[in-house]
Amino acid sequence: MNPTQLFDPASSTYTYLLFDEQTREALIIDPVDEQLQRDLDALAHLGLTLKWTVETHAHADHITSAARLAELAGARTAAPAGCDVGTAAVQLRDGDTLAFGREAVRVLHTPGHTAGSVCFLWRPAGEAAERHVFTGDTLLIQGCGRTDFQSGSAEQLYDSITRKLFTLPDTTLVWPGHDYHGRTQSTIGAEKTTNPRLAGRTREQFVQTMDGLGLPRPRRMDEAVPANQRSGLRQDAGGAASGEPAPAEGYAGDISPRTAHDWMQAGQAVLVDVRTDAEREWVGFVPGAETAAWKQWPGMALNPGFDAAVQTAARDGRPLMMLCRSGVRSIAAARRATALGLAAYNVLGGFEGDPDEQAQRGRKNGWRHAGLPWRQG
Ligand SMILES: N[C@@H](CCC(=O)N[C@@H](CS)C(=O)NCC(=O)O)C(=O)O
Ligand SMILES: [Fe+2]
Repeated sequence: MNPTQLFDPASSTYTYLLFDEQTREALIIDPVDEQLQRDLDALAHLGLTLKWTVETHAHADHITSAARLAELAGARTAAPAGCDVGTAAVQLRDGDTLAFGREAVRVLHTPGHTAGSVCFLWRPAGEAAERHVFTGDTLLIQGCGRTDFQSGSAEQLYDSITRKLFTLPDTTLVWPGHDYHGRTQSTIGAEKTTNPRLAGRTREQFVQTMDGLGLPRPRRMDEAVPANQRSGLRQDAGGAASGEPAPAEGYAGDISPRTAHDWMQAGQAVLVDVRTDAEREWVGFVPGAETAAWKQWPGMALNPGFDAAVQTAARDGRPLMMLCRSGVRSIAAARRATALGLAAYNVLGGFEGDPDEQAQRGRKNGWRHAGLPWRQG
């Protein structure tokens, strides 16, 4: 059973949708920001429940949709532990598995293109002989990812490809992260015998080739890497910190917690806490905020009362400012309120802020970090 292969022409990126035919649970590999709606449509069309969005590495050429897709589809994010994607819910290490229905993929740590890069191996249930490997930018068709940035190493890439990928059975299907020439798939056997960078080449020859490529920097690198290390959220973008809303797609804009507080004090807009009842009660709440849970615990199922609650919050016609834990659920909530015809902003960083390197919240950004008023429940 083949994965569904989707293509982003602007970056020549392949995104893969894998699913269990019975339970319809799905996993998506390397989704692209600009293709968010296409991917949501594909999930709906195929009747799938997305369980995981996963990354092969922190991309330098395009921005992932992971955080937004996960929020909108109710999935969890996973990224390689060595890629500094502190916002990913699950940090993947070599040998880890991610299950979706009766299916699972296994993580192969394949450093080289970047130090943290991984590939995913999928052996579909009930298909004993079938194997698929999603190689990201480690192995491309008749090529491989470059090794000249993000802790790349030609030596490590050679070892990852020859010792980890080329020891898979020859019939294993290879699904690359990019192709710049319209090719869609290959096999381990074909790459072993015909890939011009690897077939019959020594480690030294390979390193020499890679060191001499002289490729231009990816056009979007400075924007893409930091955004991808936040699962695609560009929370520092635009003038959000200065009091001016930063433009956003599908809702009125992004604002800082300080701006939200100022607007609330001035009576200019209504702060809406979209966290669960449990979070407000256990973690703390903002006096004066209205409440409209986007999801509820247990299970974090979408709250069927959300629409009615935001309509109540907007009863006097003032715009809404959505606040969640770290500014992810609030984007989905702001988009939904916008679809209902309301003006809605997203409060960047949420109540607790993004996790730091030790997965601690409240040390980087967010409402509490800004020293704004809150109380324990
Ligand atoms: N022109 C592209 C360059 C893309 C690029 O450098 N891609 C990386 C993957 S992130 C790569 O390894 N390319 C291999 C190659 O071009 O041989 C851009 O500006 O985004
Ligand atoms: Fe890459």
